[in-house]
Parts: sequence; C-alpha cells; structure tokens
Amino acid sequence: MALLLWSHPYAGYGQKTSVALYELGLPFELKLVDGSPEVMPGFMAVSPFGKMPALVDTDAGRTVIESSIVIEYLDRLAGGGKLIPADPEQALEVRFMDRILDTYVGGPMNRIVFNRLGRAGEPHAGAIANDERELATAWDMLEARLSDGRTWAASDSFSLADCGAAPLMTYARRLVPFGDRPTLRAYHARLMARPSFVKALEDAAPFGNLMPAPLPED
Ligand SMILES: N[C@@H](CCC(=O)N[C@@H](CS)C(=O)NCC(=O)O)C(=O)O
Repeated sequence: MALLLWSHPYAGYGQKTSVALYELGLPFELKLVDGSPEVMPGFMAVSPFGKMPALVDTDAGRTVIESSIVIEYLDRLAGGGKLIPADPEQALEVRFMDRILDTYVGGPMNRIVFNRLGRAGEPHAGAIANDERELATAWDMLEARLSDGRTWAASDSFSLADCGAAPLMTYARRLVPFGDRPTLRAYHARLMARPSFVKALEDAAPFGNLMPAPLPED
C-alpha cells in the first residue's frame, strides 16, 4: 500500500490528517505542497480547489480530498471502527463534533488568517470581528459539551473529531484565547500531549511560525 499525502506540515487540515495517519499506524509519503511551479500543477490535478490535504492511494488508484473524508477512508483501510466508531450513535456524535470543529473553529480561523494576510483584499475589521465572535461561540459550545466528563471530543475514545481539534484549536486559540473555560483548556492540554499530535507538531517545527498571530501567553 502506498499512500501519498499532498500537504504542508504547517497546515491545520494537513495536520488533522497526519494525526490520523499516526494514530492508525499507516505509513505515508509526504508530497510537500510548497507553492512552487514544479509542485503546483501536480497538486492542482489531485485537488482542484487547491486545498490541502489530498490523499492518493496508488494501489487503489484512488484520490481522496476533504480531511474528514480522507480520515474515513484511512480508518477503513486500517480495518475500520478506530477513529469512527462502528456504533452508529457514537459515530453520529463523532461526526457532529468534527463538523462543529471544522465549520466553527477551522472556518473562522482560516478566514481571519486570510484577512490578516490580505489574501481577501484589504483586511476587513467587521468581518474579522464577526469571525472572532463565531470562534468565541464555538469555545462556549465546546466548553458545555465537554463538561459531561468525556476525555476526548466525542467520548472517552480518541476519534476523527480529536484529529481536527488538535491543530484547529491550537491555531485558533491564538486568535481568540480560551479565556475562562477550564474544561476546554484541560481538553486542549490532553491533545497537546497526544503522541500523534506531538509528532505532527515536530513535522511542522522546521517551518517556523507562519501564522500571523502572536503565540499564546498562557
Ligand atoms: N474543507 C477542507 C479544508 C482544507 C483547507 O482549508 N486547507 C487549507 C490549509 S489548512 C488550504 O489548503 N489552504 C490553501 C489555500 O486555501 O490557498 C478540508 O477539510 O480538507
């Protein structure tokens, strides 16, 4: 089995996928998306929206995009039922939390970064404020949801939802701090100590700090 991951180790959604690969113990080859003219045509051929990650399974002759779908595919390759539980009710909560994290943490985070970098034209203070409010709402919701004592995002088992939570929360807290939300803070500390995420952060370290936001002070 040869798995090629088109990604960049600093990219949040790329890290979401490499966390899953490390959790599942699946070896893969990184195809570094560095923006160069040598790399971009090949990348755009597998990922028409130009979004990372894209996974190519050369044995199956299959290309998969969208991080959550990539992880569903990988989970199945690894035997199934590991990052997405076999039980449909548990799987529903995993997918729900994954959607909340992608849409209301990753979404505003990406938009604020694009805005700050001027990629959407002149930075728009109103749009940034709106996205900051959305992030704060996500923090409130996660704080409430995690307050039933679960260890990970959806249950006591590490899942698809935690693969995304680790990088997305780590970046987004630099835009809107966790503040007085102790359950969220404790959950994030567990993510920071998870070996698969430690490895993903080690992969990103050589690229330095590419995020237009200060490091968290707490
Ligand atoms: N919904 C996509 C989001 C992927 C995404 O936004 N990737 C970012 C990196 S974290 C990206 O490729 N950005 C490059 C760009 O938009 O130019 C997924 O889950 O895979």
